[in-house]
Amino acid sequence: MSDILLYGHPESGHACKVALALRLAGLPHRTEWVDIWADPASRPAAFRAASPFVEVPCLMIDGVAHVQSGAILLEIASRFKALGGEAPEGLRRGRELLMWEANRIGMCLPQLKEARRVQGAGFPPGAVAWLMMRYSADAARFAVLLGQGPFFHGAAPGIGDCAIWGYTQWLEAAGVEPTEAMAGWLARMRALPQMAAPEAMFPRT
Ligand SMILES: N[C@@H](CCC(=O)N[C@@H](CS)C(=O)NCC(=O)O)C(=O)O
Repeated sequence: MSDILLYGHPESGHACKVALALRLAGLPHRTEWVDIWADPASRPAAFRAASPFVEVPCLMIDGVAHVQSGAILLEIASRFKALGGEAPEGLRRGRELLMWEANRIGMCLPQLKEARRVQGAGFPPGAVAWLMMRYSADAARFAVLLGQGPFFHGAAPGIGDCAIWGYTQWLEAAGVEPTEAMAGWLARMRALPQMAAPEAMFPRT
């Protein structure tokens, strides 16, 4: 069995994506809380050595560092044959969903959430309106991408569901509304027995 350690923080949707994937795949792991609001130089030395941008998530598998949430999800799926990685079609689906998430809904939502946290400070005029416009387009496409569901990967959630969950879990904090399709999927995700609050995924250590 692999030794798995996940560095993360409850306010990082990117880290939550990976924590959820490990839980759904049933992979035993440890987590280490990293203060994403502190000076990067003050973060644990082992973490700084493993994560080139000193960012979470960083997943250590048998001592080898993996960074970038989408790449980590693909590593989990293909290495452990889980969450879509059981078959080539599932992996293809996962790749497509991950690219969409990273370019679209996973781009505007973290920025909208951050804009509210800092009350717009540092965001140039028009930036929030532009992000809202992007979110509207992404929300409108959500149902098309979800298809028959109930999950993005079909009957059971896969890495694409984990990626999309990362920031859609915080729509209210981002100041946006879910579409009907999103609300239904979010409720199904929340009902998963392996689901947990971000603070439970990353207890302060
Ligand atoms: N593209 C990266 C984004 C990672 C990222 O932005 N991490 C943030 C938290 S959400 C972080 O560690 N910020 C702390 C810092 O930049 O000092 C991924 O997908 O993993």
